This record gives sequence, structure tokens and C-alpha cells, in this order.
Amino acid sequence: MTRISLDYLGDGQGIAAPDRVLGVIALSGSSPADLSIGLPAVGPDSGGLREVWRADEDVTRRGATGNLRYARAGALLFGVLEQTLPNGGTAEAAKAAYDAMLDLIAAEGCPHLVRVSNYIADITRDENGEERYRAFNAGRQAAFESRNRRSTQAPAACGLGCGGDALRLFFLASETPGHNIENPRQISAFDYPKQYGETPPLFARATVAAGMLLISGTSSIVGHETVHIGDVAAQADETLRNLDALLAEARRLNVQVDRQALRLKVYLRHARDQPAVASRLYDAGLSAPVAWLQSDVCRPELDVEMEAHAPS
Ligand code: 3EB
Repeated sequence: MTRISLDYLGDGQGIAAPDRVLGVIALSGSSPADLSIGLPAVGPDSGGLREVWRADEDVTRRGATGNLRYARAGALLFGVLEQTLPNGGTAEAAKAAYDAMLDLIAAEGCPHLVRVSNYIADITRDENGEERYRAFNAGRQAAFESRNRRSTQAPAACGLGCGGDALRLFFLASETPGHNIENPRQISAFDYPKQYGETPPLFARATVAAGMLLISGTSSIVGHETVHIGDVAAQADETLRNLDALLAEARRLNVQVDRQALRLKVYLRHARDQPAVASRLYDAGLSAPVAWLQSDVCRPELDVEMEAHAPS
């Protein structure tokens, strides 16, 4: 099995073992990268931050097709894509992006998508009377549906806001299927009721693949409802309960990960909330997050979302 690892680099730090690097994502700052998300960094050390996806085997091929760029190492395929989002054309643009990704992974013999990170410009914007995120969901679903992909096979994901006018996404696909994990405290996103949009979000709460537990964007949602509206500290605590629930489910798959081993990325709607959330994480005994970023979370009433990875 080809395994992946993740590194986090500040500005000016060199990238080790470049032959094994599948992709470099600039979460914040303007250091060279395969994809720049350009989120404002938050907190005391708010310089640029890059996330480096590395395999334990050399990359044997790098390629590009249209607006998609990819790297192949062993049984894994990593790709990045930037798709302009015309005002009012988000569903079509999201479908085009997902079509390109799904066509590539099929052609490359890596049909099992195990992780997609979606950064959507102006995610809460109103487009033809509909929130842009909902139009994104419609396009994503149309691409999956046209290939007869079942919603239970959707990968771990995140759906967050960013600046500019594009959908920026990166993904990891594999020759072999990952194992999806759902959260018993939450309704699966693909089963959300229609109050969150005609088309549900297609993602798994977590996926185990390539030697990694990949936890999706997780927030203060119980059942399908947002809880603790207006109380960011309580939202952080609820999010940690959801992360613990996912770790307990992972144990049932014989994947033992302690909460201290989680490498957390924390997205805050308001930068000013960083000290309050940091103190909740510290009190819960978590390791310091690898990233603090400002981003619009997809439900307007959510103030914090956390994403996590850990070796499995
Ligand atoms: C949620 O739980 C919060 O649309 O891919 C989290 C992770 C969220 C992924 C996505 C959205 C997505 O519904 C939002």
C-alpha cells in the first residue's frame, strides 16, 4: 500500500524529498505552490502556510489536462484544479470540475476518491436567490450521478469559503477503496433534509486510506441541526465531541488514533474568536493545531469548522 504523509511549512522553509511530493497547497501566503487557496492566516504566528502531500514512493508521472494538474505515486493519484465560478454559473462550473476529476481518476485506474478539499469563492453569496454553496452541491451531485456513483462512496471532504472568483480543489484518489466512516451523532450529509438545499452535500464524515485517517470538515452539528448558534466556545466543544465520535467509530475498524495525534486545521469565520477556540482545544488536551485560517464556513450560523488528519 502506498502511504501518504502531510507536512506543514512556513514561509521560506524548504521542501524535503521533492521526488515524493504529490502536491503543495498554499493554504495562506504566496509561497510557490501547486494550488494557492489564499486564506488569511489567524493567530500569533500568522505567516504563510503550505500543506505538503507526500507519498512513501517516488512520483512516477506528473501531468496536466485542461485546468487540472496531477501527480502519480504508486497506487495514489493526487490532483489540483482551479475552476472559475461565473456569477450564476456555479452549478455548471462545479459539475465541469468534478467531471474532469472523475474522468481523470477513471482513466488513471485510481477510481476510488478518498479525499476532496473544496474551497469555494464567496461561498455564502446569493446567486439567483440561492446560496452559492447550494449550487455547488447541485453540480457536484450531477457529476457523481452521471457516473452512477453511490452517495455512500463519496469521499471525506471539506467545503469552505475563499476569496477570488474560483472553485479551488485538491483531491486524493487510489487504486484501492478507502473505508468510509460516518458519525452516529450526525445524520450523514448525503441524507440531510431539503432545508439545507434541494441537493445534499456529497461527502463522508471520514475516510481511512493510504495509511491515513482523513477527517472531513467537522462542526457544531448534531443530527442535521446547527447547535450553539452565537457561542463559538460551545461550538468548539461540540465539534470536539463529533471528532471523538469519529475516533470511536474508527476504532471499530481497528484504526486506533488518540485525539492528541490529530493534526487539526481550524477554520474560523471571525479571526477574533481564535483565543476562545484555542483555550477550548487546550483544555481538551489536544495538540496545538497545525493551521488557523479565516474562512466562511458553509452554514451562515456556523462560526468554526475543524478538519483533521492522523496516521492510521
Ligand atoms: C457539515 O457538516 C459542515 O460540502 O464537502 C463539511 C465537510 C461541510 C464537507 C462539503 C461541507 C462539506 O455539513 C459543512
